[in-house]
Formats: sequence, C-alpha cells, structure tokens
Amino acid sequence: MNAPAVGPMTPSASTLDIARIRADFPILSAVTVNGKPLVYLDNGASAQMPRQVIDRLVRYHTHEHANIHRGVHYLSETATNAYETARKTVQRFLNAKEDREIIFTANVTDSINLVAHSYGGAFLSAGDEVVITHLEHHANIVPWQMLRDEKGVKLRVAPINDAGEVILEEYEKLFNARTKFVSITHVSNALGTINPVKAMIDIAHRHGVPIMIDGAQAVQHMTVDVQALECDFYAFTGHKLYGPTGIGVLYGKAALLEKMRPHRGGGDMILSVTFEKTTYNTIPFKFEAGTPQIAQAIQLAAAIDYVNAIGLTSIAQHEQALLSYATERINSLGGVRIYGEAKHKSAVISFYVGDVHPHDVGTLLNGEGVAVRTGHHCAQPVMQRFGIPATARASFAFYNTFEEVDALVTAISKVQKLFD
Ligand code: C6P
Repeated sequence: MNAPAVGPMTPSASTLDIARIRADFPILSAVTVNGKPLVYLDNGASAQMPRQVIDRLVRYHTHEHANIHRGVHYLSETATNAYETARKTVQRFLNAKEDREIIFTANVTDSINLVAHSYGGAFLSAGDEVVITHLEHHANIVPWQMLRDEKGVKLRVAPINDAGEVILEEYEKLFNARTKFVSITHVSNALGTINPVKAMIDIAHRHGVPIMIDGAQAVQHMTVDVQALECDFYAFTGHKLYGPTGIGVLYGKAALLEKMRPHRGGGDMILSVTFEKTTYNTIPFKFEAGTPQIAQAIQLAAAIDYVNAIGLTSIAQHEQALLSYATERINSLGGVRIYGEAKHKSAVISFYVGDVHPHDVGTLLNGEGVAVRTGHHCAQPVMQRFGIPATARASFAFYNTFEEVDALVTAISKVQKLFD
C-alpha cells in the first residue's frame, strides 16, 4: 500500500509491496466468503501460510522424508540435516547463544507446560510463589494452577490498569523471598498490549528469580533477541508466524535446561536404557521424546526465512500504520468501544459494538467476508477485568491492506445500522 501520509483518516505510507506479498498467500485470493472477497483479520489466532512454506512441505515429502537421528541411510541423514538446520534457523531468529538451547515442541502451550513440569515440578515446592500478570492467555495460567494443585505453589497476579497495561510498581511489589518463578506474556492476545518485558525481566533478576516469556503474539511482529532480553525461557508457536500448526519452540538458557528433568519419556531422549536405569540424552534431545514434528519444524524454518526476507522492521511499520488507521476509523464511527489502549500496542483491536454481543458481530462481519475472532480469546481474566463476556477482535498481519480496514469499518457500520 503506497498511499501518502497526509493527515487524519488517511492511511500512512508503507515500505512494503503488499500486492506482491499477497500474491504469495494463495488462500487470500482463492477464498471468497458469501460471494465477497475474504478479509482475513484473525491472524492472532492463526496466520495464513505463504506458498514458499506450503511448497517446503511438498519438497520435504517428495525428496527428504525419513525418521531422524536414527538411520545412517541417505534419507535419514537428509531429514536429520534439514531438521537440525531448522533448529539453527530458530536459534538465529531469537539470537540464542547455542542451537542446543532451542527445543521443538507442539506449540507454545506445550512449551509452557514443559517449563511448568520440568522446571516448576522439580524446583518449586509448597509455599513458593509464581508471578504472572492479569493479561495472560489461559496457556500461561492453567499449567501453573496445575502445579499449584499438585505442589501447593501459590500464584500471584500483577494487575493491569484501564488501558490494559501491567502496573509495573504493583508487579515489583509481588516479589518476596518466596517468589521462585515468573511467567509473563510479551504481547497480550486479547488487548494487544506490548509489555515492557526487558524492565520486567530486570526486576525479576534483581530479585534472583528466573523468568519465562510467552512470545506467541510477539515474534511475528517485532525482533526478539533473547540474549539482549536476558530472559531465561522464551516460547512461541509456529502457526501464528506463517508456519504450520503442530510446531512450537521453547528457548531456554542451557544451564537451566541441563538441570531440568525431562518432560516426557521415550525414544530419542535417552542415551542408554536398561530395566534398572535410564541415562538421559543431552539437551535439546532430552526434551524431544519420540519422533518429533520433523516436517513442521522444517516448514517453520521456511516461514522464518520468509519473514526475515520481508524484514521485521518493515512489518512492524506497516502493521502499526494499519493499527493507527483502523483505530481512528473505528473510533470515528461512535458507539464502538475499543478495549486495550496501551501506549505500546501491537496491531490488535478488541472491540464491542454498542450492546451487540460479539458473537453476533462476528457472524454479521462474516456475512461481509470479514473474518475476526469473537469470544474471550482464551483470556477470561482479561474479560473479567473489564466486566465483559467477550469481544470481537481484529488482528492484523503484514499482508493486510488499508482497503481491508475500510471493509471492516463498513461492515461494523452495517452492524450498527441493523441494531439501531
Ligand atoms: N492465542 C488467539 O486467538 P497455541 O494454541 O499453543 O499455539 O497458542 C496458545 C497461546 C498462548 N499465548 C498467547 C499469548 C496466545 O495468544 C496463544 C494463542 C490464539 O489469541 C488462540 S486462543
């Protein structure tokens, strides 16, 4: 989109050639909804996949597929190389120090459960406290509650203000001698808030507490450097990064991963097994029991290559322009409440149209070809904080256009007219 930046209600300039980028995503032109062009604004749930990533699966299954780490034959070595190269791609993407600090999991939920079980289960005991925030997705609440029920660990929750920002002073006040772990989201999926994670990591470390970051809504929108952040764990999920479902990543500092217990037992995570005793494999293999998601890891690397080729700085710039334009246009309608007004926000707009239930809004928008997510977004405590059951949520990707924002706004105004 090359529209000039000339004031309010006008789309700002973007350096990206969106038409060319959109041509990489077959689904964006292949699908019409109710006879209308698809306007896909549910990228926070799952982003679409470019042809380069789709084709990588075909190439893998046409030329490279076998089980990995198990054979000396050509295909097994080819698949092993591709899988381990994918690990290195993820390592570079997060700027991790070593590739053995990258563990492939099923998704970010799996990554968080791994840490809760393998770190929390081994090193936390009754009365110890885990700090989270009011912004968390259920994936970063429930595993800690399971640990609470199993071990008597306590959950402490950092509050948020009306804009949907974590109140840093209150976060820091939660730390005491019993605080043993922190797990926080980088970006809120329900509100779009970008947490000041570096400051939050520094606070945790000042108190001598390790910290995990849920990057499910972050890595596709901004550069993440785990060495600069100094976080102890960082997790993300493939399908929101233009990759496939069924693949996630856990980064962990080697020293921590080495002392943690395995999450699951089975093949590949062992060095030797007798009926009396098993010796576990080195990291990362200790955490990758059984045949992993080989094809999906390789596709994830292709997705990372694709995103890198566009550039996260240009992506962020375009998405922020979409966010400003959409916010302004939705606000200008009147009668639409936007939830999440953090100063630092990713391109997510959670909204409520008058008193119309978000599910009805979503259904009516679908009638116009506009795909948004409706519901509690697996973040019920966020909804409870604002006294609402749900929102409709538009979440943008770099392939979205200003015309699609216009289509969203027109569809919302039709909802308003219908319920007038
Ligand atoms: N949020 C959304 O529509 P999985 O399912 O494991 O890939 O991702 C879980 C998850 C964890 N943390 C955050 C911040 C998330 O946003 C998500 C997934 C989707 O917002 C589906 S509920």
